[in-house]
Amino acid sequence: LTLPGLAQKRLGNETAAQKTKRMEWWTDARFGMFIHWGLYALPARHEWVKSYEHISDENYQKYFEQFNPDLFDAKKWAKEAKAAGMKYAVLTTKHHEGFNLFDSKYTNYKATNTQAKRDLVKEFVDAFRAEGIKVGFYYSLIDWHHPDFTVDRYHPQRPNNDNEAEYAALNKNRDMAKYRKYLYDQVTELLTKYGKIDILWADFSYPGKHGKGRDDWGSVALLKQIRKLQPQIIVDNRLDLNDYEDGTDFETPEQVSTKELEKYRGKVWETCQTFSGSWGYHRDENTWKSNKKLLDLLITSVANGGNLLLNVGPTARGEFDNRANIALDSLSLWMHANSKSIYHCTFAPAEFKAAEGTKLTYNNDTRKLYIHLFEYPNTGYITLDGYKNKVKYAQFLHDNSEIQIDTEKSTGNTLVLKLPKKKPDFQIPVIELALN
Ligand code: JFZ
Repeated sequence: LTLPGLAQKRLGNETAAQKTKRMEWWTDARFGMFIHWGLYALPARHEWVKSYEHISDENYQKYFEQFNPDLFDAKKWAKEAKAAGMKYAVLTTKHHEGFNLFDSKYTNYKATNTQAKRDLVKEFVDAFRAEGIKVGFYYSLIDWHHPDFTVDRYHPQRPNNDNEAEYAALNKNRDMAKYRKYLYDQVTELLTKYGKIDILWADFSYPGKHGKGRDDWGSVALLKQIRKLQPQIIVDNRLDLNDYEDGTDFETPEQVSTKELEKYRGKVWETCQTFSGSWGYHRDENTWKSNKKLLDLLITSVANGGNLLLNVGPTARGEFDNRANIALDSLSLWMHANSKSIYHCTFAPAEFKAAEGTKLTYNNDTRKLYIHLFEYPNTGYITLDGYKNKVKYAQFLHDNSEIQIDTEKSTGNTLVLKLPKKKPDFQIPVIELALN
């Protein structure tokens, strides 16, 4: 319900058409790489380890001292992302632990002061840009290392018993105004020292009791500064500015199921997903998604008009581990042959219903409809109700081999295609229909 006089608040004056144009590359891209890398790769048991295990700064310091990513090669990462068909990448410049992968002049808690002795963000930016991949910065609003960041419900030093007096005592010498300035200065640094930055992924807000939100971050001033420094940048929805019409560019459903993604149809969104559950490298996590599941997430995202940001958590030595490489290789194989059903595609027009065991994507420019065969019909036929007389030509996407129409079986509005008995050698083969 929109009532005159109750128009939503705005920060700027970009029109809807201008926004669509600004976001065009992102909407077309559909597939990006998330990279969670920081000191937490050393304990290798979740990027929240400092909070989960209530680790003090003093006891976390060993990871800073040990950090030595001797195998880190940003060019290699960029090649792997490119091969998998990813068009953009978002790197954690700083995660909740507060450690900076970049050479910030506002802190000593940074990669240049470790054995790495390098600005890892700069190497990431240069390498990914060189591969033609758009670059994004994840920046944690939360900071469990900064001395002025007040102890809240997620902080490693939080009182166990939720005791107000203890919170007050812990926060006596902490000043969020100072932290706010640090945050603003660091974001300014990130958006001025590394050339054109395509995405800012700020993370995250949790208003309420012992939580933090827009006033803690200074979100309004921060977002204005972001847009001033990088007018073309695309910003996520975690600054707690959702009641501003232009307070966010896209929604970020996190680790949700393929079923749940259907609810996002018609919105502008990107789902972020992990290989195994945690975002940082987790050595002992044995809950890795299958290759088919990963493909399903990508296809289902596009089939509902959204993007997939698939996460890799590199090891402390700076490499993608074997399990990640195997998963990326499998995506590469599929994308090499089938990416036309992903890029620049969205959900199908309502008149086309997905047959059992299939998911549809659609390219409105070429008027191609893509049928993803999650379950290969063992009858050798696929029945498409309501498709008759709407289809000019049918072929497999991976090899452009013709798929014949069975004219006898195709009665009424039903189109029946005759498929090879043997499933083509892809996890999920794709039929391309040229529409009239
Ligand atoms: C955040 C981080 O805490 C996490 O480590 C990772 O970086 C992820 C991408 O983002 O996790 C969140 C943030 C917000 C919600 C859930 C997890 N949320 O609003 O439901």
